[in-house]
Amino acid sequence: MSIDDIRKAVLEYDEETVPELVQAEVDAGTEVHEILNRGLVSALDEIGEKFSAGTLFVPEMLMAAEAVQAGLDILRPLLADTGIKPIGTVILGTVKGDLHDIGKNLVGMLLEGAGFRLIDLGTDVDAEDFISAAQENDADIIAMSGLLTTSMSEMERAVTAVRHANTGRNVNVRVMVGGPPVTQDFADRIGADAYGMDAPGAVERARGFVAS
Ligand code: B12
Repeated sequence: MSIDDIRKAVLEYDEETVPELVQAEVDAGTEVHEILNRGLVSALDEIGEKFSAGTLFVPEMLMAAEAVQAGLDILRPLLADTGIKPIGTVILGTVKGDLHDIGKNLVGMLLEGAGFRLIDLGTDVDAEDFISAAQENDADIIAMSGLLTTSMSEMERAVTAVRHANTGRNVNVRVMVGGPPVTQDFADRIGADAYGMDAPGAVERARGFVAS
């Protein structure tokens, strides 16, 4: 049994076996980030490549995502064990028009693990919903995820709306953005306060905001 078996089980869409294999690796003392990156995420990358090549389609992509989610359920308590006083509040969501949530969920788990109070609005989140959740919860940070090139204009719109709310409606929140099509340049161009390349990067940037 190895981490590669986890990757293979995801590629076989085996939602039953993936959590068992993940649990076995956890019990064997394998580092959680190894299981995550070399087992679960690398399988999704391969699925994405096959989708691009036209050798598999949306239903298979969905089955692979479900197998990964089942594995993540095992890792969640290890990534997000809290119990400490929150160091800040983050509103998290995937932007409007975009239904991808695995990366967002990982970002959320690590933020919780780092001691942030997390309010996860899910996927397909409208700009105004980000803003009102930030207002209602007196949040420090709004974190937006987007995976589709076509959601980038929506991300820009949402970031602009938050900046207007900061000045016009007395909301005092920073915006952090991420997802594969997002780059530091793009984040700068749309006026986001921060860009994070991955979930640990999101934690690093969020910590920077509450420390300053
Ligand atoms: C699984 C998947 C799906 C699943 C999603 C299930 C779910 N619950 O999420 C389903 C089947 C629903 C799906 C649907 C579609 N998908 Co899809 N999908 C994928 C796939 C294979 C994996 C995505 C994933 O979860 N990656 C793993 C996670 C861990 O990585 P991540 O999201 O990048 O997140 C990390 C970082 O980016 C970062 N991060 C993420 N968010 C944030 C936020 C912040 C604030 C920060 C700081 C960091 C950060 O941290 C994360 C962890 O380190 C990708 C291919 C790929 N390799 O990415 C295609 C992919 C994203 N999909 C694609 C497409 C085209 C679609 C569809 C349009 C297909 C269709 N014709 O219907 C639909 C769109 C539906 C919609 N409206 O959203 C394309 C996008 C192309 C593009 N550039 O626009 C991709 C790239 C596939 C491809 N190669 O063509 N998809």
